[in-house]
Amino acid sequence: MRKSILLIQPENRKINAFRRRQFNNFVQITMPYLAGFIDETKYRITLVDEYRQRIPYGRPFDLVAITVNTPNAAHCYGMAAKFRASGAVVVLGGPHVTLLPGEASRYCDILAIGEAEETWPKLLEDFYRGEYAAEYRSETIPRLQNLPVPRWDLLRRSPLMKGAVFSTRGCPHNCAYCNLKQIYHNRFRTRPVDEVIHEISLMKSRFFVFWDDNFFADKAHAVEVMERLVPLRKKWAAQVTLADCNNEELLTKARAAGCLYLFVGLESFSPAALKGVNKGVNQVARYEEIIGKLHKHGIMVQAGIVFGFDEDSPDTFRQTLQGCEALGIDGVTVSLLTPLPQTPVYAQMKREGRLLSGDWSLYNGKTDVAFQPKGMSPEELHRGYVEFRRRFYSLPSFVRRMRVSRTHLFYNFAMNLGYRLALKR
Ligand code: B12
Ligand code: SF4
Repeated sequence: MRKSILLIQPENRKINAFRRRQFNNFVQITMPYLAGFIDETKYRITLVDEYRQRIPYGRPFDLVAITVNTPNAAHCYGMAAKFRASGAVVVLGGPHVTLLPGEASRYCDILAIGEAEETWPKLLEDFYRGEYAAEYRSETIPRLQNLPVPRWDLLRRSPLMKGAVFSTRGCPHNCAYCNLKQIYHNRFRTRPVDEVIHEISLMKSRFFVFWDDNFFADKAHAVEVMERLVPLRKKWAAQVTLADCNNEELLTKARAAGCLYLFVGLESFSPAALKGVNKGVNQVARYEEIIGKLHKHGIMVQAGIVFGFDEDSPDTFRQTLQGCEALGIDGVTVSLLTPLPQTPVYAQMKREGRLLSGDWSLYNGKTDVAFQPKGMSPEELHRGYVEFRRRFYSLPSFVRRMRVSRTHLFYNFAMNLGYRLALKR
């Protein structure tokens, strides 16, 4: 007899309200991907993405699996309690569970720690037989071969949802605020190009995103993927480090393969701030040259900007805006520095007594300041961050930036307008 399984991609109210205001949202891949491992002769699958679906609390399930990130942790623990009370067995996995398994173990029946390519199939098999363990921990480094195609068919589709794929895992860098090194085995890996291309060719949407942490980290692999993408005539975006964009070959191939924009984590215009968080890979003195190259190749730049570094002061917001305008940055994803658990930044804040709360829902980098900044008050930091976004997406700033960028003006206008309206809402 088949057992029933519910897979949840959670999103608490704060994050949901924030994300729903944006126009440029891509679909989340984790649970559709994990669904791809499930044998449907043994399980009846229900997949819910809380971005636009409700949790089916009234329905009975044998197994409920939830992916947990830090700002969603309390929300997920609440869900787990409700499902456990209704008789379901709950398995929690994902970044927060891997970072703090001791905490998560109090709220579930089964812990899935680390990368799940090898443990998840075993867990499913054990549960089906009725003999499951309390913990499944990733001990060996998954090779990322013969992976299943994500089950997008199980998601309720929306016209705004675009495709997503990952072609690599991990990142060779070591930024002090980033959780990658703690949530994955510390080894950068690539997927076979054939499998990646096959997966993309199955996507109905013309637009998709590489949910890689650093798509250009292995240049030969990136080049091969991009060459094979050309005949598919797709449009796409990816996250990369700026330093790798200094490579004309990569940019030429990216353009030919349909790259619309690259997300580059500039984070700051202060060399001291970048040094302070071990982001030496970003050299402020080279921003202009490299971003100029990206624009020359017709690729828009979506810059990640973070406020709240120890070297930041109330002047930082204005200086960053000037920097972005001078470079013709096309769009920004702005965040508040967040001391995510187990990172060097968390350890530093804790040591210095600067953590303002133990409530993980405040650690989302968008709506709350979770720590005591050095160069200003938490309120000043939050105000400056909100004001920066408002100014960046104002019409005068758009005009100033487009004079420099001159890239995809129509798309750029639509994207900037989308962000502007999102802020007004
Ligand atoms: C793409 C991405 C996004 C996308 C889509 C997310 C998605 N899950 O598809 C978007 C833009 C929506 C996003 C948003 C946010 N993100 Co994000 N995101 C990523 C990124 C770059 C890749 C995630 C991904 O899709 N990987 C591919 C999938 C297949 O792998 P995976 O999710 O890691 O899952 C594997 C294992 O973890 C495990 N697993 C995961 N969950 C479960 C559950 C069960 C039951 C089991 C068995 C196994 C399991 O199995 C998988 C296979 O091995 C990661 C960095 C990273 N590599 O983790 C950051 C990351 C996950 N994001 C992070 C953060 C903080 C956020 C935001 C809070 C940022 C913000 N301020 O808005 C929001 C939260 C959104 C939300 N809905 O709650 C942090 C989380 C840190 C933490 N401590 O929780 C990360 C790790 C970034 C970082 N460098 O620190 N994100
Ligand atoms: S470059 Fe990006 S993904 Fe890599 S460690 Fe730094 S913040 Fe994390």
